[in-house]
Amino acid sequence: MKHPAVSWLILGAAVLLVVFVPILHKPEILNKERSFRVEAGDFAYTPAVLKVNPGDRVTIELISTDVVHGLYVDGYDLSVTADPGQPATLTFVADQSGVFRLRCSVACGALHPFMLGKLQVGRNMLIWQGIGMTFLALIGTLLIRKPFPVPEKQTSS
Ligand SMILES: [Cu+2]
Repeated sequence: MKHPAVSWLILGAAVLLVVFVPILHKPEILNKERSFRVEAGDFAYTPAVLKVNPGDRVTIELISTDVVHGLYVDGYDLSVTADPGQPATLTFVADQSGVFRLRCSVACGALHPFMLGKLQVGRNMLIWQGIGMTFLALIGTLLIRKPFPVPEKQTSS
């Protein structure tokens, strides 16, 4: 590098990239249809974790493999109940970002309170932004602590 300002410029550009790229990639634009086949049985959901993007139209087909089970989505306040052999569907637009617990809404047996799942709406961009910013802060600190060597001789004209 010829001049410290150049490295600061690069650092600044990198900061902008870390901050804005996830915004540009905001998944709302995609608005996909997402379908999940969730099997409920033996006090568990399979799959137990559903990942969607904000704005997705989500359809959950709940299939009970033993007794009557329900599926309640925390935060969205939605639920569906499935009798064994009679799949039930729940469709909604994932308009709230975050992680929401799925819980069984039907007292199905001894381990009923432990029948849980998770709905994750949104990519975990915050984690990546956090990592990116930490990394950049580290580089910034190094730049401050070890300034680029100043030319010994000033060019005189
Ligand atoms: Cu249950």
